[in-house]
Amino acid sequence: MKTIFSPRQQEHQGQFEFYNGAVVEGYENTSRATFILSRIEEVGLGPVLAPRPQSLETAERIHTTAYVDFLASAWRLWREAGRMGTALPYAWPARGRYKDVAPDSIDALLGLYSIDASTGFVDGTWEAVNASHDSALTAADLIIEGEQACFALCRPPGHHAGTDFNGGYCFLNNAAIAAQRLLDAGASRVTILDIDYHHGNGTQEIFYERGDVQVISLHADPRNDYPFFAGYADERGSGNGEGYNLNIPLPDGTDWTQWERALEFALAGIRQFGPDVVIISLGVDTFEGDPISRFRLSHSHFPLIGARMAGLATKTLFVLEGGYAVEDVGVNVVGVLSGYEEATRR
Ligand code: Q9C
Ligand code: ZN
Repeated sequence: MKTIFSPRQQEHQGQFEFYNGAVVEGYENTSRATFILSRIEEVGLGPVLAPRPQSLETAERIHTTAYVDFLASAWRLWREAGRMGTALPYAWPARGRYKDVAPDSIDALLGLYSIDASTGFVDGTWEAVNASHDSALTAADLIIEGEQACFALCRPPGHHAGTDFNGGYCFLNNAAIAAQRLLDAGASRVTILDIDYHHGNGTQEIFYERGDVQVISLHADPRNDYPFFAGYADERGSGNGEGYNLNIPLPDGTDWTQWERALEFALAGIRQFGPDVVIISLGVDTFEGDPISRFRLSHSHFPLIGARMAGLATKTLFVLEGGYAVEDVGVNVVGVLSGYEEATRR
């Protein structure tokens, strides 16, 4: 299987976030990609290719132009305001009560276009976000050109980013943009199956009223964990999208037996929908050793996940999302991918 990745994606680094009452270095760091790359080489998964440069046209069909412009200019505005460190918001428009303004202040913009304070900008963030997006689109193009499966090693990740907001370490929704590209190239239906520990609230929001993209997410019950305000089982889509959004929230401490049962339910939904391509939003923060999560999957389970994906017998685009037990992220991500490959060859 081919992997798409650009070293420019590593220019997003050294950012800070708040965690348990302290300021800590961002969990979403460069070593995640480094460990994945070295594991890919170690097991001989296949070549790692640089993305082709891509325009932002497809991204602007998923996100608002104002939001994409904000992402591209946030760091420059932060510096022009005389700031250093990590650009993070501290004020947000209150629920349903805000004045719809286009603020000039970078502090207001950061709040307007975000849902949390864990998605900071540093020098190089936009370059990395843009390159991560290029990797997703290039992987989608390879699928369009005939590959059965492909891996977009996207960091920064994407599934918490919605139409006009960042959050949860995500800026552009790589998987959603890839889905749009596949549809524009002639696919009639695409499924995004999100197996990251956290609910993919951005992906859900983007496609909530659309029937051409089925969105299924297995995740920690939002009553217990981020993103808290979306991901409940009764969120099923609306309008043309009614019935095409499926959330499967799972309790703290979920183990393989429970998780696999949920996966089987998701796979049945995909078979019923009959997509031309399945995009896997691939987070491995379901791992028992993950520092910010509370599920209990172990190393041996990740290849089994890949094998289940192969069982769908559709074209499959794997897009990286979360996973923060850095030393294990490579083994677990590549475990899914090689599990897929082995099951396909059988
Ligand atoms: N700084 C993904 O897995 N919680 N994002 C952070 C407070 C946010 C995870 C804790 C977790 C986001 C792509
Ligand atoms: Zn996650």
